[in-house]
Amino acid sequence: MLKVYFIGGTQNIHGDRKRFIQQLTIACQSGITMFQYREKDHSALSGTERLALGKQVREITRKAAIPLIVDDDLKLAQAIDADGIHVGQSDTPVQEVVKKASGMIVGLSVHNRDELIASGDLTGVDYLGVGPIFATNSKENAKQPIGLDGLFQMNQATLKPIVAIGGIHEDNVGEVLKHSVSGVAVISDIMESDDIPLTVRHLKGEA
Ligand code: TZP
Ligand code: MG
Repeated sequence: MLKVYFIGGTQNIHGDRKRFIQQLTIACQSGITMFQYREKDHSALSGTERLALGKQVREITRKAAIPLIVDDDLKLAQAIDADGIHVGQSDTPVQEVVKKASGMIVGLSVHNRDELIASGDLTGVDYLGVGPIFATNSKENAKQPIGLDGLFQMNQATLKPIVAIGGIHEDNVGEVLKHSVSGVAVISDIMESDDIPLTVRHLKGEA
């Protein structure tokens, strides 16, 4: 499920909902293995608009049998019957999420070893999002890239499945896939692609 993990919200496509839906629909038919609806940062939708788009996202992902994760909004995740919830370090504490989100996939973002340790008991956490590996423009206030060395260190520090994230594109994914990761998570590489099937093959290390 983590192999090619596409993430996005309307803020990643200049607020263009129609294009967002188009890119998501194509991605779902092109071999992505999971999608995270992440409506975040300055131009993010909220309230009924967010719920309406979330329902549309659920419909598209369900038709294609792609697991759907919601970023940091358990209410929305439950309202649209998502398969899981993802939280970061400054979101709801992950232990609370694990308790409330019974039966759901739970993901947690961690930047480095210190954050991993500070995250406490990770029972019930299904995977870790580790990064940013490289510099990224897709997230406001992104932390310093940890590089491939940082990814290596995180691999040593945990037995949880790792999905690498941040600045991963066709030209550097090969280096990332040499590490023992369960997959890669991307926003811009797929959102901005005009040949999503080819992009996905690259991200799987097949092209
Ligand atoms: N968390 C760490 S980096 C990042 C998130 C959500 C953004 C990844 O976007 P891109 O375009 O694949 O660098
Ligand atoms: Mg988050």
